[in-house]
Amino acid sequence: MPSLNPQTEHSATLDEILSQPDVWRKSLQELNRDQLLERVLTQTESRKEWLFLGCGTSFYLAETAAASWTLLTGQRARALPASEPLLFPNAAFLRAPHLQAVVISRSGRTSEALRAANLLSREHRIPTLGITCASLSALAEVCDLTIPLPVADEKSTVMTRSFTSMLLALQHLAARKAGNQEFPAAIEAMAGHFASLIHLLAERVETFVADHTFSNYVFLGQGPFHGIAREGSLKVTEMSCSYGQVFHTLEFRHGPKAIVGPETCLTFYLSEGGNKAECEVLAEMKNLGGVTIAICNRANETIRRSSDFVFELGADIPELAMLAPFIVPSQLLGFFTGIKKGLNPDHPRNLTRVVILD
Ligand code: F1P
Repeated sequence: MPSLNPQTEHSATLDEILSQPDVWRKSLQELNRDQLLERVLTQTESRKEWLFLGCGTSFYLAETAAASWTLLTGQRARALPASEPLLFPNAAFLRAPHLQAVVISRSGRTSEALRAANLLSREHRIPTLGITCASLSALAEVCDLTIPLPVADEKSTVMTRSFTSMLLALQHLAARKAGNQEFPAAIEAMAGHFASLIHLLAERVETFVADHTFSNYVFLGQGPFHGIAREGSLKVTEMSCSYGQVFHTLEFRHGPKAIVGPETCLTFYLSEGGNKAECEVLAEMKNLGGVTIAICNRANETIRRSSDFVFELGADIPELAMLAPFIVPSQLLGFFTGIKKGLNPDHPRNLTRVVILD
């Protein structure tokens, strides 16, 4: 990708961000190739409530996957950081009947994820499904079944394509469980469409970052888009050491909007179901002087009038198939902001690729 900054030419993180449409297609091909999903669907057929667990990015993936699961299957689903059942098992309500756990970990080695999988499986006799980007992992040894997605693994510390690929895999599983034939085809179509957009998107985000300086970042999303907002904030913090906050979009009016000014960058992940109400907040924040990024499927007049940057996916796909591409502008915002600040997103400050506890 032609870049304003030669340093980005050899960045593993940027390569991995830009590889997403192709890796999405390869991941889904791997899922469909062997009978693993059929085995998962058969073994979990009787499960009525789903608990998704992870740490960091994998927790925000758990939140997004849980919302997708309920919307696609109609079953109750919730998400917790892997640490929560370890510290507050009673608050995690592990006695829920017919509970199925899904433990998410790119590395398959994160201590809290492994400890949570062990606790649920061995002490509470809760069936566990793992999903990881590691070919062989400690997670696979602990869980009853594991979905490996090695094609989506990364060299980088920061999770980007592993987040979106594991999300699409879990959405694919939910759609299969619901007998939804359209969703898998929609994901394939979305990946092909997004492949034609991602390089221009990266150039536009790089220019936007070059033209603006912010002191704080806000990420706003409702429903299944809230987990994407949480992940967007983490990407900007991890790659650029910037301060990000996350709210449900309409919640932002109830006090936090006090911070809005010309150095505030507000990213709106605009749903289709809540679009009118969310766009009203967008217009209000623009009027308060904030700098606004609108991520949407199709931009209306309010969005164009109230946004300093618009990413329009423009695809005829179900709303849930928009979640994976919607995170990419924020991955790029974090990356190029980090480069502008003289940081190296391939080696983010204070972070390790896996958190291993003693
Ligand atoms: C989880 C995680 C990442 C974070 C960093 C440290 O890893 O917290 O979300 O970006 O890489 O590890 P995993 O359990 O998904 O391997």
